[in-house]
Amino acid sequence: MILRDAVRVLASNWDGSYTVPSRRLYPHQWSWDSAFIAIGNARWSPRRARAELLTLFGAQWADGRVPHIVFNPAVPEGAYFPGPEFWRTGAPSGVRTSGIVQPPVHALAAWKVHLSEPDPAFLRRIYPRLVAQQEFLRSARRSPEGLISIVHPWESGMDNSPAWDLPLAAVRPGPLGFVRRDLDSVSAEERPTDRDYHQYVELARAYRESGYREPGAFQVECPLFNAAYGVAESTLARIAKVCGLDPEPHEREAAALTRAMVTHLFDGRLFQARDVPSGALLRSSSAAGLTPLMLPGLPPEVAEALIGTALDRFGLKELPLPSYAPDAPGFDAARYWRGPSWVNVSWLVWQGLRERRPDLARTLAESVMRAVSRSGFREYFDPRTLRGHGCRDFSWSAALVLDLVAEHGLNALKPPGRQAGQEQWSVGKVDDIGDHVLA
Ligand code: 9WN
Repeated sequence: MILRDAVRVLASNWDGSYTVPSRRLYPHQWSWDSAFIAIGNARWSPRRARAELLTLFGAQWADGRVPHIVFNPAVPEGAYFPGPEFWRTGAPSGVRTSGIVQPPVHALAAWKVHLSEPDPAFLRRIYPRLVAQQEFLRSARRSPEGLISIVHPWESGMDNSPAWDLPLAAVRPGPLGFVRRDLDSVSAEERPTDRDYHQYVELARAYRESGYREPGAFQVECPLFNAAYGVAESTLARIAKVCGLDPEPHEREAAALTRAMVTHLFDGRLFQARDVPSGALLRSSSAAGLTPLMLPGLPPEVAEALIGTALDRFGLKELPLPSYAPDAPGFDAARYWRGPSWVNVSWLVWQGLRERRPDLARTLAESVMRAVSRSGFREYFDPRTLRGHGCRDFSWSAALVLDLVAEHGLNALKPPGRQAGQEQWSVGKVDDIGDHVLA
């Protein structure tokens, strides 16, 4: 039963007020994971979904940044590297966190949670937090062209995307002197290399030494991060209306961001990242470049071009969206962000297709369902064989499947030749399943 299994994964990764992405590999709270998890939990336990987001924002810094990891003090330091002793931070609440951020998909999550069970009091509580999150990005990270930059590959969420190879080449790896924990549970061919890790640690160390203020050798504008920022502004406009506030500043900001992205990051077929120090486009074939489809104000001809690229180069009609185009040099079907399909990136593109091309949105949802029904809620999947990679029982894979099914209905997503009522496709309503699993 695929939906029951999804709820079981989320219930067993729940830690009382938030959800770990994975019990072994990621035993703390992660920022953008919590947004995706809230979107899924909203379908069977809106109460947990609200708690998930409020817990994360409880660790927000005074400058508005929402840290990418909120550490659980009960988990031993050695369980995840880099842990709190490396980051050496403390949020006002006393909670220990990392000092970098992740794509701001949280306003969208808060809105979806509200749609599943309208709760204006929740929106009023979280709205100022979401605004502060955006203000941090505007004040600390905005270029004169109006785009938001990231200072670490971990901030992109797509950590070792080939898009980052060029800017990372300038980073001298730091000395050995730490133990990777990720390889305890996932094989080395599916994870970043040691060289990547040394560069990540060196960049994080340099940023930490500047008091988490000065970007080091890596400073790029990522299309996914900027698309998330823009979508956050259009969503904040909707939230502001419910709260009786003026939506106009948010609408203006979303429109300005969309214009800046089209002017500076669009290459005619795909959005690219840009290297801030040199101003040069970092040409790659990353699926991050398709995610601006989510921007409601994207000019139709730009959306058309992106859809054409998704069909021609990312196999949109056949594959769960690969994170990197399979025809591009550097594509690797099994290694982390260098080719495998991830449910969250597929979901973001699906979100961008829903109104523009509902037929393709459904096709993409079907491909994701094929992958999870073949391999379970793995962290990522070989886009062609659908073999699962990375950790098992990965929270956002389970959560976003619940959302896809709730939108399309299970029968619509059934693989051809399979009858409703057979094996994992025989399910009841998602909310009934929640009651059942928790009982
Ligand atoms: C570093 C938790 C996170 C995701 C990221 C994913 C991976 C961490 C790691 O796991 O990154 O933040 O240790 O590899 O790349 O997107 O948020 O699921």
